[in-house]
Amino acid sequence: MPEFINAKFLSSAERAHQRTMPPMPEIAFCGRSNVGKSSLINALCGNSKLARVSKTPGRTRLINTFLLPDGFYLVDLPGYGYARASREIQAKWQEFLPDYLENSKTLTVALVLVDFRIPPQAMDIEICTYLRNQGITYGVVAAKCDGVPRGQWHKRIMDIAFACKLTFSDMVFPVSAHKGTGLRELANAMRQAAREAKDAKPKVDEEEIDGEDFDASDVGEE
Ligand SMILES: Nc1nc2c(ncn2[C@@H]2O[C@H](COP(=O)(O)OP(=O)(O)O)[C@@H](O)[C@H]2O)c(=O)[nH]1
Ligand SMILES: [Mg+2]
Repeated sequence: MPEFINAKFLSSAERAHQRTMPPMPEIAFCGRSNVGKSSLINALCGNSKLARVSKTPGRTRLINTFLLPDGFYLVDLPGYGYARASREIQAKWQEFLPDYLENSKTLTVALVLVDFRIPPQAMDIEICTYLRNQGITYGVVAAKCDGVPRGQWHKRIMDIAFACKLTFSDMVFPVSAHKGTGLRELANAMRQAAREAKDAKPKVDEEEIDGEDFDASDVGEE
């Protein structure tokens, strides 16, 4: 059974402000081109045709948004810095991210995919540092874990956690889109984050009632 069923493609946009959609929690996947973002979305949703898996790296330049009946969005962001990408492309991505963060008010968590088979790359570390400085909740997903022998997992997870500036409460999620490893744990964490984001949203009605009933002059008079 896939983790998320009946996911629907919603839109492709070049820039976040072009999207119009009802506000719901949004979980975005970012990471280098070819790291496995689209494959992971497809594996989580049990639909190999949902997000395009590219044979040619660095092709997706669009923000692809998918709607889950669970009540939140998954977003496949353009990949950054493929090994041979020019400085120009990397610079473009560095402009793209602040724009996306600014214009997607419902972003709940940014999931940074890193390739578990190699050490964290400079751009991975930069993105994590940037997200942390912006106060964006982010998680690190270690993709393609089928390519790493179990005996090496612990050390690699520790290296990633350190490089990506994760703190005690944060986790690294090793996953394999091909083998299905780790998808359950990641999906549960995503559901939890979406639920918390929904609960945290103030309900207008309650605020109004509170405002009527509460009289500051009552405080401390008895
Ligand atoms: N070994 C392995 N390869 C994967 C896995 N997920 C994706 N890939 C491969 O990595 C390549 C890029 O995948 P894609 O999902 O298009 O990456 P994206 O550019 O980040 O969206 C494809 O050739 C995939 O078959 C995985 O879990 N294990
Ligand atoms: Mg892709």
